Order: sequence, then structure tokens, then C-alpha cells
Amino acid sequence: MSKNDFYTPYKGPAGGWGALKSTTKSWLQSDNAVRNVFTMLKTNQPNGFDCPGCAWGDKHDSAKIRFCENGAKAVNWEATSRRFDANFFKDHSVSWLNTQSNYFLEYQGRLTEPMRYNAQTDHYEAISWDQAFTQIAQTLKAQDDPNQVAFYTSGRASNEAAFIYQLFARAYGTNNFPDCSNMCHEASGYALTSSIGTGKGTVEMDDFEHADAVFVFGQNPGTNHPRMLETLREVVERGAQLLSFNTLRERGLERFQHPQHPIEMLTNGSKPLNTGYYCPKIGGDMAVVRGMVKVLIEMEKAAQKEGKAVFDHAFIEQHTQGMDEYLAEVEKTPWDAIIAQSGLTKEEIYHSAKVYAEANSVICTWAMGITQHHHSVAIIHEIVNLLALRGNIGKLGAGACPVRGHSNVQGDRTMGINEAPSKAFLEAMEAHFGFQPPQEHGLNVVQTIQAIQENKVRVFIALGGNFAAATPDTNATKDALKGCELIVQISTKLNRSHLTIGKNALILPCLGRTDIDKQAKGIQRVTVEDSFSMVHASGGVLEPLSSEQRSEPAIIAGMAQAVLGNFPLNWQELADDYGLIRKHIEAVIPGFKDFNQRIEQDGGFYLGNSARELNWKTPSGKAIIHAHALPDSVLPKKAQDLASDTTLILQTLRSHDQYNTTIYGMNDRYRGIKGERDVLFINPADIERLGYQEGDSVTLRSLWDDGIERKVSGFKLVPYSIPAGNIAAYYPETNPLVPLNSHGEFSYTPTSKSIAIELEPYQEPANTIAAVSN
Ligand SMILES: Nc1nc2c(c(=O)[nH]1)N[C@H]1C(S)=C(S)[C@@H](COP(=O)(O)OP(=O)(O)OC[C@H]3O[C@@H](n4cnc5c(=O)[nH]c(N)nc54)[C@H](O)[C@@H]3O)O[C@H]1N2
Ligand SMILES: Nc1nc2c(c(=O)[nH]1)N[C@H]1C(S)=C(S)[C@@H](COP(=O)(O)OP(=O)(O)OC[C@H]3O[C@@H](n4cnc5c(=O)[nH]c(N)nc54)[C@H](O)[C@@H]3O)O[C@H]1N2
Ligand SMILES: [Mo]
Repeated sequence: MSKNDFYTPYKGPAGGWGALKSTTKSWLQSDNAVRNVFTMLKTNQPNGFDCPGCAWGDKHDSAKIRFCENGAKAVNWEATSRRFDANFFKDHSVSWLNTQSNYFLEYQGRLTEPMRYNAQTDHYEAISWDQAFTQIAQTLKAQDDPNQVAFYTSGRASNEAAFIYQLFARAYGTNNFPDCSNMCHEASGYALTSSIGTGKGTVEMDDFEHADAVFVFGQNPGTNHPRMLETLREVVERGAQLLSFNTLRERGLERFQHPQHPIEMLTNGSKPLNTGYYCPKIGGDMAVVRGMVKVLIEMEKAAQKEGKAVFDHAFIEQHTQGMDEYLAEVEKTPWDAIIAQSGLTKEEIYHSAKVYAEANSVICTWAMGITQHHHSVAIIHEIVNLLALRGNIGKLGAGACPVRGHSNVQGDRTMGINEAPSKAFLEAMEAHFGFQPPQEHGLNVVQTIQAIQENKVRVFIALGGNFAAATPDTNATKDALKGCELIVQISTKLNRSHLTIGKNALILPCLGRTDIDKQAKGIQRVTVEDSFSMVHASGGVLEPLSSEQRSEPAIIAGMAQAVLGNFPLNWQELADDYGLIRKHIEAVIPGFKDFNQRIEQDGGFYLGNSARELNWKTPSGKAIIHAHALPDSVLPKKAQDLASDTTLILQTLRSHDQYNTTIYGMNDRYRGIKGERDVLFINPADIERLGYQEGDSVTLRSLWDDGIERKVSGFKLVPYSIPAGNIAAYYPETNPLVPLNSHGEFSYTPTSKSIAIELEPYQEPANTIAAVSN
């Protein structure tokens, strides 16, 4: 086998036959076909469960099958009949399991009984639920400060679970809520709140039917939000403009077919999806947008001479503050800087500006290519400014659309999973529950890791997720976690975090979205909120694999009852009937009036968005137009100071066969990768300039000023369409490269998309099988 056999460019269209073939294959391979076909048919259906794949919305206008290839993988992965209990650990020590891959760990199937780590033997052992809750209660009660405990949340948790989780932690006495959102769309929340007065997107699903143009920034929907492709296809079919800005040429954004429209597939009629596909440099989007605004200023000046206008002056006058300062800042920014940082040509920027100016309604969507940089908040402010210039907020077919990741990450925030809660929220909690929640802000993900390192946080509780693998600076983070007094993880599947343990560790196995959730008062449903602020119910359809698995609300209620007794309420009653939890939510959180009744509507209900109604919840009552200077470099200062001619900027992203730290398979179909994850996408000119050849193995070393060596090795060079000076590789394998204190300004989000790297040749050790421990 030649050293480049793992790489052949993908020639088919995205989302069509290839997608269906791959879905079918994963069903058939699972020994589980009947269970899975049944569950797939229930995905996102009125009486089924919400797809755990992503936070894109559903159009509840027909009885269409509402799943996609990658949603199928997520469901398949959870709905497996593979299962294991503590007996599995009798044969496998934690140290041995730590030498196995992420894929191997999750492939073992669903966790089916509670377990406790035994440090003497280095094995997990069975434990009863009561023993587990007692141990948690003893440890939490023994802390001399509630802020020594951190409560992590991953965005699959339902509204009901999230609400009582935050109630438990606040009644215990802390606002320490690190959550996956800190690593994800935190910059969107921060930037939008500080400009338009709400942290959520202003767009509804139907707006896509009315938009004249849609701009997609830093997002790979073909893999991560495949149902969005259908929406985008309709946009293009209607004749509206679609411009994509992506550092890579992502096959899934360029062209695709719908796997559920067989005629189109039979004719192989894949059509060009995009009307424009531009490849800015990593972190270059602020410069792109600034360039567009520079052109719009020129157009406005020319229009004025003819008594016309390009800007929406009435909107600017009535609804914004600071536009003049911003436009002055744009005029001051030289074209040279814009071209150098954006990596686009002036013609491309002019064309984009023209498309923008000619459209009466424009939607801008974005995801991780925008939010995981040092200056992400400034980039998003720039996008908001662009929208505001022509009144593209609060108008049909227009608005800001951050496309969220985890299927209920937005809902979790609405429920109060927030280390920096608003005063209004805390007051509402106090008024309803009759105790004063802690007022001082708690810790986010980066601060939690720092606090664990400093021994200030000693107990770590996780409602889902895979903290040890998803967070930055893997080696430092793992070392820190090992110092914890107790780690508790509520999980569906085994992962790296269960093997990164403190002095004591507990695994509490929970039900997932696909499982039927039976409680004392009957079968329960939960609710979730999508990227469009639509709240709807979700109910599982499969018999759980074990009676020892408990629902998330039941586990949280069990912990709370053991720690707090009946303070501030009877927890067990909440676990018996989630309708009661929803009544508490209704009493505390705006927008949930008649919650229990309204979830009966097909499609759920809309929470509303103040900015969409031109109601700006900012200090001045107007949308704030921020005027940031274009940064000299997209790198944080500490990396910038060490950078040289040979430095490359790395973005870490997802393959087509993974869900965050969950690895379903080793292929990345649209990028042409087979059977490999340790690959490095690189511009062919950089391969040559740095003296390498295609397929060579390299070490990546990141640049930071603290003297700590951060390296990963054995990554093979794949020539790819990516701007010179930029490289890309998969996460989580590359997380050891991200320094903990390299994070976004204001957002604290790890800079997972802009890491300064030097390459070194790497010699594969002869005849050894490298241990995988990421
Ligand atoms: N199947 C599947 N679905 C998922 C997930 C998954 O892992 N698998 N994860 C879920 C989660 S939690 C999230 S947050 C979302 C993530 O959804 P995405 O944001 O689509 O995820 P990434 O793979 O990180 O892709 C980032 C994209 O931005 C581009 N990019 C990187 N840097 C830049 C830049 O500076 N400028 C521009 N213009 N482009 C850039 C990359 O080339 C890539 O196409 O997906 C959710 N859905
Ligand atoms: N370098 C780099 N790092 C990143 C990113 C990146 O792009 N680059 N992306 C970041 C982003 S956007 C995100 S959102 C985070 C993701 O961080 P996390 O949300 O912490 O990680 P996941 O991989 O989604 O978590 C997977 C685990 O969740 C558990 N699980 C699955 N379903 C359920 C459920 O229903 N209930 C419970 N209780 N547990 C469940 C399973 O045990 C599974 O192993 O990673 C971030 N880290
Ligand atoms: Mo995410």
C-alpha cells in the first residue's frame, strides 16, 4: 500500500447516493436494523424524539421523514443494542482502557449500571444507586465552600434536566456552570447580547423562504447540519443568492443532492448549489465583512449623488447607536490590510458587497469557523453591523442566524445553565423558590480547569459530554482532573473522561433521547429548543436496555434529595412527573406561559426574540454598533510574537464520521479521506516550500510563551484546497495543542480555529503500534 492510499478526492455530489449508501451501511452493520429503522422513522416526528444530531429546526408542514445521514448515525449510535455493565471492567483496568481509541470506548455500547472507581485495583466496580447518591452527598456536604464544586453540562440535556440541575447547584450554593457552549457559540451569545440585546439568533425557519440572499460564514452544514442543506437548496432554487465563505472547499456546501428525492438522484442531477464560494484565510472574515462595508460606503456615496441611498437611513437613525464611528473606522482601515487578512481578492469582496446591496433581505448564518478565534466577538459584531446597515434585522427574510451545535445547547442556556446569570433570572428564582441563589458569577470551562489546577475546584460533576477530551490543553487538563476529590459523570456511553479520574469517580448511566422514560406518574416526555427558538416535546420510543439506567431528571433529583433533603422542594416529586418541572419553568422563565399545554401543538411554540421585534434590550435601547479596529494579526499576541515565516495557522474541525469527541468511523467522505484520522490538510505550495512531500508524517508543535511543549505526532500531509499558511486537522486529537489561556477576547472560548503551529518531520517508530490516548 502506498503512503497516500488513504486519500482520494471525492467526486460525487454531497448528500445524495453516497450519503444514503453510508447510512444504510451503518444500519446494517449494527446488528440492529429493526430497532434502528423504527427509531429513524420517529426522528423529529410529532410523536417521536428530537434528533440528538444538531440544533437545526424542523419544518412541521408535512409528514416528511425528517432525518439526515448524520442524524441517522447519531441515533444509531445511541440506539444500539450493545451494552455493558461492571463485569466488563473486571477484565479491563482503567490504565488498559486508556490505551484504547475513542472509537473503541464508545463502541462498547450503552452503560447499564452505576459504577465506582476503585483506586486500589484500578478497576470500576458495580455500586447501587443509593450508595452512589450517598457518596455524592457526603462529599458535597464536606466541602467548606460550595464554589469548590463545578457542574458541567453538555448540550444534549433536556430543558427539564437542565432546569433542575441548575436549581440543585444554586440551592447548593454555586454558579459554577461550565458548559459546552463556552467552547462553542459563547462568542455569538456575547456579541449579540452586547449589540442587539439578546444572545439568540433573530431568524425563524420561514425567513429562509423570503431571503433574497443568504451568507454562510465558517460552517460546514454538509457534515454538521445536513438538514440545513435542504433549506439552502430551496433558497437557490427560488433564485435567491447564496454566498459561502469557508477556508476550505467543503464539498457538502458546493453541491449536493437530497437523498430523499429519488428522481433527482436517478438523473444524478446534482446542480451547483452555490452562487458564490469564497475561501478566506483562517480568521479573515472580519476583514471580508469590513471590505464589503468599505464598498458599500462607496456605493452609498455614489447613490447619494443621484439622490438615492444604499444604506437604510431610517433604520440606522431610529434603531442604532454608533454607526458614524463605525463607518469612520472602516474608512480608516486600509484596503491592503483588508486584502492581506481576508485572503480574498478585491473583486471577490466587491461582488459580495454587490450581492448584499442588491438584496432587500439578507440572512447571515455562522458556526465554529467564526466563533473559535481570538477576535470572534469582533467578527460577529462586524456581521451585525453589516446587517444593520441595510436594516436586515427584524425584517421578514433577514437577520442573524448563529447555527447552534448540540441539539439543546440553546435550551440549556434558556434554563439557566449560565455561569454569569442575569440579575433578573436570579431574582425570579428567588421569588419563586424562596431562597437567595448565589449572586457572584461562577466559572466557565477555561476558568474551571484553571481552578481545578489550583485545587480551588475539587469536585467535578458532568451532565453528559466528554470534558477531558473536548476541552483544550489535553495534557494539562487531564493532569488537573486527576487531582479532583470526586468526579461524577452522568453518561450514556464510555469515554475518555471516565478514564481520567480523580481520587474517586462515579459513572451514572442514563437514558438517551431514543429511550422510553417511565416514571411513577407514567411515561414522560422532555422538551428542547432549536436554533430558531422553537420549543417542542421529545419522547423516546425504545425500551431501555436495562432497568438500572435512569433518566437525567431522576438522577439529578436523586443527587439533590441526598444532598439537600427537601430543600427547596421535594425533588422526588419532580422526577415522578416532568409536568411539575415545566410548571416551575413557567413560573421562573419568560416565554413559557402555558408550557404544558403548548407542547401539545405540532412543531411546539416560538419563544420570541426581542431584536426581531425591534426591541433593543441594551442600555441605550438601540442596537449598538461596535467599532473595533481590525486586529494586526488573527493570532493572540503571545503566539503572534513567536511566529515566523514557517509558522502555519491550524484550525481543528470535524470529520464526516464523528460527533464531537464521538468517533463513528475513520472516513471523511467529502474530503476524500479513508481509514485515517491523523491527517493534516495543507496547501500544496506549503508542502513544497517547507520541504515535505505529500503523505509525509509530521509533528505539530504549537507556539506559546509559557515554555510548555505542546505537540502531537504522526499526522500525514494531504494536499488540499486551503489558503497558503493555513492548515486543518481533526479535533479532539489536536486538543493537546490548544493552550488553556489561548482563548477568545470576551468569550473565553478556546481558540480551536486559530492555533500557531510549526511542523517538524516525524519518523513513525518501527514495528510499534502507537497507543491512542486522546
Ligand atoms: N455530524 C455532526 N454534526 C454535528 C457535530 C458533529 O461533530 N458531527 N457537532 C455539533 C456541534 S457541537 C457543533 S458546534 C456544530 C459545528 O458545526 P461546524 O461549525 O460546521 O463545525 P466544524 O467542523 O468545526 O467546521 C467549521 C467550518 O468552518 C470552516 N472554517 C474554519 N475556520 C474558518 C475561518 O476562519 N473562516 C471561515 N470562513 N471558515 C472557517 C472550516 O473549514 C469548517 O468548514 O455541529 C453540530 N453538529
Ligand atoms: N479543538 C477543538 N475542540 C473543541 C471543538 C473544536 O471545534 N475544536 N468544538 C467544541 C464544541 S463546539 C463543543 S460543543 C464541545 C463538545 O463537548 P462535549 O459536549 O463535552 O462532548 P461530546 O463529544 O459531545 O460528548 C460526548 C459524550 O456525551 C455523552 N452523551 C451522549 N448523549 C448523552 C445524553 O443524552 N445524556 C448524557 N448524560 N450523556 C450523553 C456520551 O457519554 C458521549 O461520550 O467540544 C469543543 N471542543
Ligand atoms: Mo458545539
